[in-house]
Amino acid sequence: MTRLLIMGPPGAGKGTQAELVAKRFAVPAISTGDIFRSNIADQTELGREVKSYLDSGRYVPDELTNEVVRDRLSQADVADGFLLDGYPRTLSQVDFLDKVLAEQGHELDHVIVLDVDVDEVVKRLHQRAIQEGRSDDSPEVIRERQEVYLQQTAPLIAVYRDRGLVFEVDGLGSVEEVQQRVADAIAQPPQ
Ligand code: B4P
Repeated sequence: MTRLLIMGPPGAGKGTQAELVAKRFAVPAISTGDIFRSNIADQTELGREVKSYLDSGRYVPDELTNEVVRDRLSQADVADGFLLDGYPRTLSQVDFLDKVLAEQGHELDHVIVLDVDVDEVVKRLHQRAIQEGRSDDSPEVIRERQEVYLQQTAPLIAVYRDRGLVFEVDGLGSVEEVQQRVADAIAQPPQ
């Protein structure tokens, strides 16, 4: 069974690695960021509610995000495992995820933390801004997202470390090199 989280600062490469892990371990990758972006593109009610948060780099309120995740984790394809990318991002989301998994009789087995310094992530996000034009990749919003990450999400690593679930992976190097390190971490048993 594989129930994984992938964490790291904005632009660390979570989405990039999550897709590769999903293929390699045959589990669905669930990205809250992708779910929000596709709802914005489809102009759904959820999309209208979350757009201003994504555009400004702030977090979507926990109540909305948690319900999205609860709904996704109740679907049949995640019964044998999943990889959550970009969730949880706040302590209240950690508690909520614990509750949902406990209801299902499941536990997490690995939390992969991608370690990349601020200069590198800013460089990557500027590059992505040129290539993809995402609304949250402007210089001001990149700064805001890094700040929000440091204040609200970085402290979660200690919570999972205390549970013996954290595997820190050097996120520098080619996508393939990082992927091999992530796969090696997943192959190790939780401490
Ligand atoms: P996300 O979609 O999670 O955005 P991200 O942190 O920028 O993405 P990621 O780290 O996955 O970077 P990527 O692989 O693309 O969230 C966006 C927004 O949604 C948030 O700001 C928030 O508003 C909202 N949100 C999402 N989840 C939420 C939650 N739980 N609670 C509240 N709000 C939430 O990689 C970045 C770039 O680097 C890419 O261009 C890629 O090509 C490049 N790259 C990747 N690996 C590389 C490598 N090894 N070398 C060089 N470049 C690399």
